[in-house]
Amino acid sequence: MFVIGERINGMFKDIGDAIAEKDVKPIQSMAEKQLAAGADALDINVGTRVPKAERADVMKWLVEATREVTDKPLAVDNPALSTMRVGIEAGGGGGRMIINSTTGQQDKLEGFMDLAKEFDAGIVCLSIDENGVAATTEAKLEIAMRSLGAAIERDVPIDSLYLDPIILPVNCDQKAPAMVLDTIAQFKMLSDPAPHVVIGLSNLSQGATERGLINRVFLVMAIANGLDASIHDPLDEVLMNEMITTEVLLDKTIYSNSYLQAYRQDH
Ligand code: THG
Repeated sequence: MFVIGERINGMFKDIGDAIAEKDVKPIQSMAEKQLAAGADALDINVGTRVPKAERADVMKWLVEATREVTDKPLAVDNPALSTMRVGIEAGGGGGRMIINSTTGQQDKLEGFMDLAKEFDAGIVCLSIDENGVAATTEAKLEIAMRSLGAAIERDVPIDSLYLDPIILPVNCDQKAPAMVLDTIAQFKMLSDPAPHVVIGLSNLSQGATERGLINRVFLVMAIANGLDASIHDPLDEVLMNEMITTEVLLDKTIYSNSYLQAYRQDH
């Protein structure tokens, strides 16, 4: 599993305050904590408190602050192409950046895929188009195929693609999680080699009481259905242990009596 730490997001009060005060310390220590907990990459999101006109500048600052403490991939989390370019540039080249994300409208795909090609970046492709979040597996597959086509046209490698079926809060639509599990399995069959499949796990439990429990149970099922990347909180140690154990039980990583320790030594 490729874990993208979700915590550098202005939506969280501690990070939102640090952004408002231009204080790099809480940002950098959150980066270090997530990496120590096993994150493979870090999501970078300025949040909604920053006025639109300032988001590109703040993204640049946030990416630079994080890049000072790690060489790991950074996922620039923003819907605007102009802010995305600034963020990807700020993280430096060398294939260490991820575009999070593009939607499936043809004009969006063109702009964001060109950027992925230019910077040899990974790119997250959401199951969203001009009609909003695709509501069925069929509609999600249709957008995913469009995204795959745009990548192939530009020679963006399949290994750089992360298809995101979009998981929404279970308290909004209780049928959606099972449908997303089915979608994950189908995304993995779209091409050979298969694209990566990612979700923003914490969306699922927004507004619910048993947040951690809901996230943990779903992650196990999603991995069993083929999920191979997740944006979540690596500081949830139980979640991470369940993820690592799922991979052992599915024979994706080797078993030893100290497999939890072994995973942490490798990360
Ligand atoms: N797909 C992709 N990227 C994404 C998402 C996705 N990026 C953003 C989001 N979804 C994933 N990250 C988060 C981060 C935080 C929360 C949910 C998803 C969250 N925050 C608390 C809340 O809303 O209750 C608020 C913060 C707090 O506790 O103070 O749940 O789906 N590609």
